[in-house]
Order: sequence, then C-alpha cells, then structure tokens
Amino acid sequence: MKKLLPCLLLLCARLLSAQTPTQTLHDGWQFRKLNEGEWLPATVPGTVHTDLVNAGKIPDPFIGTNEKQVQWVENEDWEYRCKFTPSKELLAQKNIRLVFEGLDTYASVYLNSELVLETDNMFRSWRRDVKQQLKKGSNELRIVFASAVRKGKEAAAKLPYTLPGDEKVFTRKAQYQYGWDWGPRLVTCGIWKTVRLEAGTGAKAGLDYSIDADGAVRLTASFHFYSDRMRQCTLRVTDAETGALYGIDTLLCPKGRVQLACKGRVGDPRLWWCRGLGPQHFYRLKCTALSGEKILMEETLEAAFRQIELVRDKDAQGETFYFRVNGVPVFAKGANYIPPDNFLPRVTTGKRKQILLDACAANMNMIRVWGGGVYETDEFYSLCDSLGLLVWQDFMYACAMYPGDSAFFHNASREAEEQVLRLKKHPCIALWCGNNEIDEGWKNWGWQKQYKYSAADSTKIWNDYLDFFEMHLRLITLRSGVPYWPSSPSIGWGHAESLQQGDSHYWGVWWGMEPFEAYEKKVGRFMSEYGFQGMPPVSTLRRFAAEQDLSLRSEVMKQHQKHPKGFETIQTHLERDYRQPKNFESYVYVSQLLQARGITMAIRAHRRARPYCMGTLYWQLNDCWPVTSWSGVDHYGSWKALHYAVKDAYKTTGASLVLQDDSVHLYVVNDSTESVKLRWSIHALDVNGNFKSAEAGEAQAPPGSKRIAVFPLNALQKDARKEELVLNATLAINGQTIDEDFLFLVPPKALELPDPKLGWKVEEREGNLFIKLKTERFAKNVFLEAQGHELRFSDNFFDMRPGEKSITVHGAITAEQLKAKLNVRTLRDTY
Ligand code: BMA
Repeated sequence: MKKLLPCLLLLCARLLSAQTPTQTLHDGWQFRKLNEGEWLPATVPGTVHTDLVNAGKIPDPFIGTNEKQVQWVENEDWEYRCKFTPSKELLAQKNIRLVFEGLDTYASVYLNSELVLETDNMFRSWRRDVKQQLKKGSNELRIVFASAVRKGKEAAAKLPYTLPGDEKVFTRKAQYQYGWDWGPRLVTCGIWKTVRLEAGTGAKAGLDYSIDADGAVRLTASFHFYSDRMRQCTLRVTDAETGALYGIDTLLCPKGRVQLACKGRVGDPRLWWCRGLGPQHFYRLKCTALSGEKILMEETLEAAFRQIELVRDKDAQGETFYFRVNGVPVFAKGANYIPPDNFLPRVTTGKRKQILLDACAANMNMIRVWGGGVYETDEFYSLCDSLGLLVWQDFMYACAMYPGDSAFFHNASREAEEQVLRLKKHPCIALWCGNNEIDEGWKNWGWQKQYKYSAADSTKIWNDYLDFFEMHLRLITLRSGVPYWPSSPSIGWGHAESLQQGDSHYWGVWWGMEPFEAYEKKVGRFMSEYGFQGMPPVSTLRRFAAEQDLSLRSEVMKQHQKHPKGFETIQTHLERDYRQPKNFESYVYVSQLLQARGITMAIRAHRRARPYCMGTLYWQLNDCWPVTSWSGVDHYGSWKALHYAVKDAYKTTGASLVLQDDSVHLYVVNDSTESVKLRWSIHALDVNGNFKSAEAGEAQAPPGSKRIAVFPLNALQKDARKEELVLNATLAINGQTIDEDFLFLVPPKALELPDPKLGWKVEEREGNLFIKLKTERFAKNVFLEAQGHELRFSDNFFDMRPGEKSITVHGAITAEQLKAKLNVRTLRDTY
C-alpha cells in the first residue's frame, strides 16, 4: 500500500491539471501597418521585422547595408489579428484568462472589439480575465502596437531636461534594440512570447528556503489555491522520488482564494554546486494540500539548495569582492552574455543551449546576463542550473539615466518583482545587479555638462537613480537569498580605487588605447568587463557580404562594425604587435589572434592575482548578429581564436609563464578545491627547434595561484637572440601533460619565424576524425579551417613546438572531404 500511494497521488495530480485546460493562440495570425494595406500572414511568437521579411516587404536587415533601409519600420504603428474558436471545455470554465508571456511593448489588446489590456513593458507578462468577452464559435483577438520610438519621444518631450539615452530610456524594452556598439538599430515590436487562454483557479505552489548553521535546509512551501468552503486542510511536502516527508501541517483553510504555508526541513541535504566545485543536485518536492483524502492541489517542484554570498570584507588593499558557494570561495571565470539575436522569438532552444555549452567548453563557471538586453527564458536558466553555470544577472538598464516619475517607478517595480520571483528558483543566480555602467556614467562621462543640467535637475536625476537602484531594487531582491549589487562597475576605470574594491570594467586598452601590457597591471578585485574586438571568420563575413565587399573599407563591412573607431582601434593595436597582414583573409585571422592575445594576457594576469582578484568576465561571449565585435563566439556559433584561447586560459589547473624583472616566473593557477602535485618543466628553444636549456621539477599547487619556479632569463636564454627565443612550460599530473604555456621576449611581429615545415594527415578511427600535425620547427598560431564546413576543433590557433599534435574534428564532414578542404596556416603565412 505504501508503494501505491505516490502513484495514486500522481494520478490525481494529472486529473487536476486536466481540469485546467489551456489553449495556445499561435495560429492564423495576420498583420499590417495600422489601418493600412493588405493583411499579411504573421508568425507568433514573432516580431514585425521578421514578419515583414517573410512577407517579402523588407530585405533581411542582417545582410549588406539593409539595416539602413528598414529604419522606417520603427516609426509606424502595427496591428495583428487572429481568429480562434475556444474549445468547449475551456468555455465551460468559471475563470478564463488571456495570458501573454510577453508583448513588445506598447500594445492595446482587443478581444471581440473590446479593449481588454494595455501594456507598456516588454519584460512583464500579462493576465486578464476574459470570461465576459469570450463567446462560442469564432472570436477575434486584435493587438495594436504603437511605435515605441514615438512613445519614447513623446515622454521625453514632457521632461524639462534631456536624459542620456534619449527616447529609449522611457520604454521598458530591450535597450540594445535601439543600436549598440555591437548591434544594429532594429526597434521592433510584436507578440514576442507565447499567448494562450488559460482556465482554472490558478492553483500553484512556491518554495523558499534557507540553510541553517548546522547545514540543514529550512523550507517554506506556499500553497495558492481556491477552496469552495472553510475546511480543515493538511499541507505536506514530500520527496517525489523517495517519499521522504520533509514537512507537514494542519490548518484551518478559509473559503475562497487561499494562500497557506507549510514549514519543512531537509536534514543533511545534497547541495547544488557550481561547475568545478561539485555536482548539481536537484530535488523534486511534492507539495500537496489535502482535505481528508481529497487532494485540493498538488504540484511537484524542482528545487536545488545552495548558499550564495558576495563577500566584501575590508582588507589592507581595499575590499574583497568574490562569491562563496556553500561556503567555498569561487574564482569566477566567464564572459558577458548579450541577447543572441535582434529578433528573439526566433532563437531556438538549440541555439541557446549551444551558447551555454560553448561557455562550459571554454571552462567558464559564470556568465553575466548584461543589462542592455533581456531577462532570459526559463529554459536558459534551467540549462545554467543543470550545467552548474553561475549567472550574474543584471536588471535591464544600461549606460543611461532613467525617469523617476511614479508611473515609470511602478512599472519598473512590477517588472523587477516578477523577474525576481521567476528566477528565485534557479540556483544558478549568483547576483542581482541593478544596472550596467550607470553609476560610472553619471560620475565620469560628462553628462551634466553635455546636457547642461541645472543643479536642481542634477540632484533630481541622481536622487531618482538612488531611490530606484540603491534602495528599491535592493528591497525587491532582499528575500531572494541572492546578493544585490547596485551598479556594475562600482567605480569607473579612470579611478585607482576601481582596482581596490568592487567590480571593475577595465576599458583602458580598448577605449583608452593603452597597450595590452596594461592588462597585466590593471588588475582589480573582480574584473566584470574588459574586452577587445576581433573579426568573425571569413565564412561568417560571406554570409552578409558579397565578394567585392570583403574589404575593411567597404560600406557593408563598416555597417557591420558598430564601434565608431572600431577598425582604427584594431589597426593601432595590430601595428604594435603584428606585421601588416598581406590580404583581407589574413587580416581577419590576425585580428582574431590579436584579440585572443590581449584577452588571454588579461585572464592570466587576473588568475595569477588570485585571491586579490577573484573573478574575470570578459566582454563578450556572443553576438546578436554577424558583426566585428568583442565576442569570442560569433552570431552563427563559430569560435574565433579568442574562444579557443579562453578554453586554454580558463583550465582548472594551468601554467602561466611571465617575464618579470629579467626573470622567468612560472605560476600555477589552481581553481580546484584540492592541492595538486605536479611535475613542471620549462624548455628554452629557438624558433628552428634548437635546444637551449631546460629545467624541471615537482611542485605542490594548492587552490589559488602560486609561483613555483623562477629563473634568471639569461640562464634559460643562453646564446639565443630574443627574436628567436621560445620559452615553453608544461605541467603534468601522473605523467599526463595537463597544460602548457609559451613566453616570447618580443611581440609576434619581431619573431623571426621560419617556415615551420608543418605536415598533416587526416585519420579516422572508430568514427572520429583526427588531424595529425607534425612540425620540424616552431609553428606560430596554427590555424585549421575547411572552407564551406562549420567545424569545431579540439584546439585551433595554437602555438606548436617541434613535434606532433593530434586534433579532434567535430562537425559534418567526411575524412575525404576534410583531406580535400583542409587548409592549415600559420602566422608566417600572413605576411
Ligand atoms: C561595455 C558594455 C557595453 C559595450 C561594451 C563595449 O561597457 O557594458 O555597453 O558594448 O562596453 O564598448
């Protein structure tokens, strides 16, 4: 009987859910410019731009310079309509709601000509009771979207001063849509998330928890349901898998909609850990409300328990800034994530998953969902949960000042409450951050002068900021169990203190044009942004540019470079470190090497500085369209040299070889929780492969960063000139090499690289493809590519000592095709 009981309950739960039918309304939609022209077929969820492209009314804005031609779309109002017949079952219900998971943004919703809803926030979901308006047979839903640009301008005109960020700050809509320094301006609108009719009383369970000092989880399960009379009611929380009882309570339940709570305890819980620290355990908790034998409601919730802290302790240098998961300090390694498309409804689960898998493949343990984009989907956070990938979550405000009127405040508060409630259940959420670069912008970007604010205006704008970001959002996040941080960064990069406390965005190299070496000195407590652009691979460029446009000077290439001085900045840094590439293809490849070189220099410096520095999230992981940008993975999922280099630089245990004061220092960075015993070696050779010197030894590397060997440079260099010297360090555990690092005394342009005499062959074993490389001399930045095939290699763009290396190939290609198409290049081939 004991065993039967859970099955019985499950059956009842099914029955219950069958009593709350839903009907999605995604079919048969049409759209047109408001009151004008023919109705055209529309896709829901979707956007007006993608509908216009599909209808052949505008060209694809991602191709060529088409972005310019589609700008008119943002100034128009658009209407959508669909006819639907509610199911009999649905119509028979007492309560029927029309539910929009998301409308972008100013929508007036009419059901059978009656206005039932008006919206003004893309980040909120909407529910309206429509029992009264629904009828038997055919119904019509019509939605009018007002131009967000016009609405924003109207709101701006009502203020006595101009807010930085122009019209976009008045609209709660993804800010990057208005154009960013990596993204096109495509201010779209539409039914961007699911829409449905839903019946029933909306019964649901929720969960709050905390972890006691003794390690036990203290639960509070909340039950929301409808009771048709006053009754005695038993609330119960059990483990859906083992049947273990975690909490039970008997209460008097009033008539009507009720909200009751039951306390519980999970002793000796299996905790959720971020990747690298431990497994990701999930509980399935069954929350049941009973009246005698009758189940009033039942829901099984997935729950994971972890404690997350942001540790800010004063110390001799300033103040720490790091995350502790279940009491264990985490060195955060990752990147900033932006929306993967300008048209979000078309982003597939597969695409989202791939980006997150790419982050994990590059050994990241944290990503930052940046504030100029969107709060991501449930599936995105669930994936992060199961991958153990921590999420630094911004609220969606970036690089601008926002209005402080009560309507805006109210709207923004509802948005924050909804998002915090939605994401509370995800153990991946490590931080709620108020905004991106607003505190920094206000204090450092000269807005007061630029917009000629009076003292009173200035005070008002800043006080509005403080009210919302320092006070209000903090309060909203308070009960989520996740720390809050008002603005990223806390101090602008021009100030020395930005490296002593808080998180820092270090933009001195890109925006300040400092050489890459600055990254080694400008190390803060937590580097939440720094970055350098690299071009996407030629295969990506060809997807939006014709042959004649494959030039840095073409209008098309400029259209897909959104930073005002982007190509100039790349060129300036390139000249410092590399010889001028001989043609466009070589330029693309070298621009990627340049990007990888800069960013990994920063990463290695940040990791060496552990525990002073406890995190590094470079700008940026991905792209929203095909563009030259700071990303390591481009819009189509191709890895630039950066992503391969990051994979190496973010290894759990890695070598870092640096030259300091005429000595060569070998550091081991170890992010595991255990001390590792390893064998290290340093080899000095010249570019032709001639041996100069070697050192080796054993070392114990505890968690953190440790210098394990130091040698005077001249002892290693012997008679080699600096233009020909290659220093190589390896780390091995139990005879297995786990990492290697290279050090050169001159920038790549000054290296006297010989023809490496690089040979390769393709091998196939047990269905896997390998490239076996063999080089007689030192080979710099070996670049593997097969034209026309999107391939992923186990390594690419790597330096290679004389010897052999085996590379695994992933992707749709046969051994024969790979043999025919494989192109192997090195830096020497670019000049
Ligand atoms: C950071 C980001 C973005 C921007 C990037 C590159 O400040 O927060 O606003 O795209 O720099 O300039």
